[in-house]
This record gives sequence, structure tokens and C-alpha cells, in this order.
Amino acid sequence: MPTVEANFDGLVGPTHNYAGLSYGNIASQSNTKASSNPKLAAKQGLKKMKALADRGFKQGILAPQQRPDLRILRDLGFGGSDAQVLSRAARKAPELLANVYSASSMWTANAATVSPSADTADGRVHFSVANLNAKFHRSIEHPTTLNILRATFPADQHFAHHAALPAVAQFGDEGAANHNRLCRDYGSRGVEFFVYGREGLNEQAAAPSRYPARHTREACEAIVRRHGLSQDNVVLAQQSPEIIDAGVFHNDVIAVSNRNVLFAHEAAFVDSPAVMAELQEKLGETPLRCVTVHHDQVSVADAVRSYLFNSQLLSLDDDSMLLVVPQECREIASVSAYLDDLLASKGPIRAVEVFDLKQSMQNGGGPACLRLRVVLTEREQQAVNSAVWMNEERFHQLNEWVDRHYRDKLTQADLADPLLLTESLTALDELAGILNLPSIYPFQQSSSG
Ligand code: SUG
Repeated sequence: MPTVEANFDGLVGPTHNYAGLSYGNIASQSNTKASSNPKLAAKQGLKKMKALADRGFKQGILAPQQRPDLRILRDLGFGGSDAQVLSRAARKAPELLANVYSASSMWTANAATVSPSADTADGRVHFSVANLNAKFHRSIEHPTTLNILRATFPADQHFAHHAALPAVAQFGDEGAANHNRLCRDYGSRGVEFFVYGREGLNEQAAAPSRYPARHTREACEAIVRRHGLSQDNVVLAQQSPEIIDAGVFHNDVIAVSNRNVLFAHEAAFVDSPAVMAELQEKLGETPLRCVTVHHDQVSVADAVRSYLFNSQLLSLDDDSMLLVVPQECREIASVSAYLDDLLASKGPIRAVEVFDLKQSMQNGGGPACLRLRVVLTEREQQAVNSAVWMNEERFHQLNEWVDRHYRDKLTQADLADPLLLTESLTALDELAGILNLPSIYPFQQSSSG
């Protein structure tokens, strides 16, 4: 078993809804208060996981978070029984209720930044949970994310876990959505490529003017230190402020890499030629292969609408690559034409596979948002909690579990329904058994939800 890059997808939780919580994320804003289908959302995600597992890719599953998280509402001053907390919040501050109900942890590209053991000073895989402090609903994810990662990758000689960075604007951290790794093959030392949207302490530095830049240079630097990465193997780059203002709220909406291939829009980075030169210099003899998309092929607006770059770039047995894209890429003419040209070009990307992930896409989450990449050696694969690997049995078990517990329609008004709370906790309690995840949820640790 060679060293592989495994994908750990977030299982969509039972409270998936459209609350319009992410200013700067155009899909989230434009679907505000639309009714969602949590059952379909979970099944669309499971189908992608299973299809990739069937093609021979190592595929893991990360559990959803406990939602609603009533502890947060209690911290914010809503008291009484659980039902009273819900009804009071629904009456007085429905927007806060929506925050504690968000199923946003499904986008596990934002769960953490991961450095493979080949890159780190102590030879362990390092995970830094992201503080996600740019958005309230996401800022409450990190404590449970840490529990889930520890239960999935038990800390020992193989895995090291770091809690979230201090939750202040200076250290805004959105995890692996702003991190790529270039390498010859997964098991050899790679160049870790961190992308930030702003410099937290430098008021003079270029920054977007319309939408927030969530991720800072300071967060990247802290992670480089924590993970024990060598400066010779790290490149830091700034995302173009103009594209953040056009709706590119994470780097994975405009670029993705696999091994020595970087698939990106020409507008992705500030001073792209210098960034590419540094990547090449640090890659040494391994040639950097850039597949660059130009404005006249696909506009930034179409890249954002289609999520062309929020794709998964995966290595096939013959060393060519497969691009896993959302269905929207075939629905937008410029992007579909680009994909046809890409396939005809005989470059490194030789195949395209399309998935219907509309439920997640309507909140701004495509194939790449839904997965956390973790490079694992053979021994590290064996140290992973074996219950989280996707296979025939797990697929059927989880589909049946979704059928038993999920609703097929959820509106903002439904979030006040105390039954939804009970349904959600019952589902998660059962799931913790299926995925062998003891005591990851607050309700498993205390009597109060
Ligand atoms: O953080 N959407 C998520 C989407 C995250 C996508 N992840 C990556 N690009 N890696 C976000 O903006 C919307 C929730 C709502 O509006 O109900 C939301 O949180």
C-alpha cells in the first residue's frame, strides 16, 4: 500500500438549511431563506464519496456537528428549558437561532490545515483546527472539530493535533481551503502553498474593499511554525483582493492542485509570476505544471457561478488526472466549452467526472469544499479509526440512517420546532455508534443539549 492522498468528506448534518449567513459568499446570500432538503443533501454527498471509493480512491467520512448547539444560545442569554431557549431565540433573535443550527461543518476543507508527515519536523501528520472566526456560525465549529479529528486520527506517534489559533481578526484561519501542496509524489517532501486574503496587522497592505478577506498571513505563519515546516518548503501568497470582491471567499474557489499540477485562474494571486517562480524554485527538479485558465476562456464571475476550480484533482493509475466537478460546470456554456477544450488538450488532466451537489452548492460548497485532503502512509492509514472508511457496508448503513432520521424539507420557520432538536440529537447519537466516535458531542458529555 503506497502513500496516498485520502479525502475525508463531511457528512451533511440533519439541519442543513439556507440562512444566508455568509456575506461575501454569493451562493449563500442568494439562497437566503430558500427551503432546503437535508435528506437529499446528505445523499448527494454520500454518492460522491461512494463513487470515488469505488474508483479506488481512499475515502473517509467526517461526522457532522451537534446542531442546534443550545449552549451558545444560553451563553448569549437565552434561558429556561431547551424548548424555551428555542422559542425565545426564535422570537427575539431568529438570526442567532439560524447560526446555532447551521450544518456548515459539512465543508471539511475548512475544518483544519493538514501537513503530511513527509513535510513536518517530527515526522507526524499535523492537524491545525481552523478558528473560522470570520463568521459566527462557523466560529462555533472548532471545539467539536478537534474532538472529531482526534477520534478519527488518534493522537500518537502518527498524528499531532493543534487547537484553533486565537480567535481574533489577526489570526483569521479558514483551514485547508487556503492551502495546497505541490510534490513529486505524495510520499515525498512537498512544497506547502498557503494563500491568505489579508495581512492582519498591516493596514497599508492591499485588501478587498467590498467583501471580507477571511484568512490572514499571520495565521499561515503560525501554522508553518506549529507544524514544523521548513521555510525551504513553504510558499505564502496573497489572493487577489479584486477576486475576493467578486465572490472568491476562499482560494479553493479559484485554484486547486494535485502533485505537481496547479489548476488555477490567471486572476488567482497577487503577482502570479513571482509566486509561480518561487513554487518552481522550491520544487527543485520536479517541474511545476500550471494549467492556467484565462479571462477570455472563463471569467471570474463564471468561475464563481460554476465552481470550476472547487473541483477535486485526483491522480489516476496511469498518472494522468481526473477533475471532479459540480454539475453547474456543464450548465454554464463558457465553462462547459473550457472543459471540452481541456480534455482535448492532452495536458495532465485527462478525465472529468460530474456530480450533482446542488444542495451544498446553493450554500457555496462544491466538491472541494466538502473534503479534507489527508496524505497518509501505509502505517498511518492503518492507525485511522477504521469505522470511518467509505465502503459498501458503510454506504448502505449511512443511507439507511439518513432515511430514518432526516427531513426532506427544512425552512427557517422549522428551526423553532423542538422536535427538530430531538430528531437531530437522536440521529447523531446513533451515528456516533456507526462511526465509532465516543464522546465527541456536547450532549454525550452532559445532560443538557
Ligand atoms: O463558509 N457557507 C460556507 C461555504 C464554505 C465553502 N468552503 C470552501 N470554499 N472550502 C461558508 O461560507 C453558508 C451557510 C448559510 O448561509 O446558511 C455557509 O456557511
